[in-house]
Amino acid sequence: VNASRETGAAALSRREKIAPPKKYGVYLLNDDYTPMDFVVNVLTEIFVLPQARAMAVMLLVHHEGKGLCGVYTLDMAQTKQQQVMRRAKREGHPLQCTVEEV
Ligand code: NFA
Repeated sequence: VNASRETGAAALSRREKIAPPKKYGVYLLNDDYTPMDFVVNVLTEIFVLPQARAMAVMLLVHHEGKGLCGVYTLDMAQTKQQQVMRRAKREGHPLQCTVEEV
């Protein structure tokens, strides 16, 4: 950003002048087969939620069909999604994970 000797507004990139980086929510979707304890482990280990918050989010997904796990920049959101989907597939669970602009 500051490679030149510009100062103030002239030193900022086009993105910084216009808006902060877009944020993306990572959501889990309910299904009838993925074990509750697997979902809680995903939430504590991949989304770094405390145990009680992980349990609350898991139950919200179970009852409402969908729940927000965290909000990130696009690359971090896509990485979390990939980590969830790879772990679920490896363990043979159908758990689905989506990324949506917030
Ligand atoms: N509905 C799943 C069950 O009853 C639990 C679950 C919760 C699955 C949240 C996916 C997401 N075993």
